Amino acid sequence: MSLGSDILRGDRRALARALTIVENQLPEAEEIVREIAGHTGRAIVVGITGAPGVGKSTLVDRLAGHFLALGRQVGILAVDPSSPFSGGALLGDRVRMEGRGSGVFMRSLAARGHLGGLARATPRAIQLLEAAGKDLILLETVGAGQSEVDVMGYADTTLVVVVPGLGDDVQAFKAGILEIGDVFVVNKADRPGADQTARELRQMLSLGPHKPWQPPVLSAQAQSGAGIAEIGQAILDHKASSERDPEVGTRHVREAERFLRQALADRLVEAAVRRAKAAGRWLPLVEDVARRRKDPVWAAKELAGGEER
Ligand SMILES: Nc1nc2c(ncn2[C@@H]2O[C@H](COP(=O)(O)OP(=O)(O)OP(=O)(O)O)[C@@H](O)[C@H]2O)c(=O)[nH]1
Ligand SMILES: [Mg+2]
Repeated sequence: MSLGSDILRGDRRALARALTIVENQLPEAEEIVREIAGHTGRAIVVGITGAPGVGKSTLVDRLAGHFLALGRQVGILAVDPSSPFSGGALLGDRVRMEGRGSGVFMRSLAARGHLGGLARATPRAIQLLEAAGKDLILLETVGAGQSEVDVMGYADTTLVVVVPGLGDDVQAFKAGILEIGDVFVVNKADRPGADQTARELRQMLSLGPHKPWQPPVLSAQAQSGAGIAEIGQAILDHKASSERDPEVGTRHVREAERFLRQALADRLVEAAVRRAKAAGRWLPLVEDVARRRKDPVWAAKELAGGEER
């Protein structure tokens, strides 16, 4: 029995093993992905992002419970761009989720020191969960710079979570966060200032271009569960809207483009290195970069320029 067919049968241990293979970018990953290829692309993928401690994991936990009650098979990926270790940093979250039984599968993905490693592992991990029958996947990531924007490119719907008070600081909403949100959640609404934060957010959103989907701003108390049903409904509404209106865009098109770009980049890089080696140019250039005689970007330009000629 192959790992791929075990995953398709719903074997949780096979799924866990395959996720480790994909996370570590081992060569077997491609084989597994080929095996499950016909069984992917069917889940709703929901990205949950926001600053550390705003309540993302608590919200994910609640949403998982909500969708489970609606008969969904839920998968959870906690993506941590800052950590080289999977599991460890988010172990508390994992333990919290494991209590829910076989309807939910939770897994942390870490950066593993590879630049762009998560960008490759995340869509693979989503495919594995889909092959295992998950039809709703929650993707949690800390909003810590560019990385969350990248990861959110794999979501059908992106939830941006903020807490009361953040609205005081308009700067906090810069860095592309207003653009990537499909649904905004003001969590910890039990704290003072939640209404004001929601108002300010709505106002800022209204200044943006008019789009076929106007992102709602919803208040929630993830800890008590208040507001969760409304968020669940907004996720389904956004999904329906993106299916009706091509302008809203689907992750499948974005994903296809990413995959194609990545595959193309890998091939072009390989070919360029092979040619430079054959021409005896590779090692001298590496040496120049190592001795700081050349900047790597310029060295690459030199090689790429040679390719174009
Ligand atoms: N008062 C209040 N506290 C909440 C609410 N939701 C979550 N919290 C608390 O906020 C703290 C952080 O919650 P997490 O869910 O771990 O937040 P997170 O965004 O996942 O944090 P990181 O993954 O570390 O970025 C915990 O102590 C939660 O119990 C809420 O609605 N109200
Ligand atoms: Mg968390």
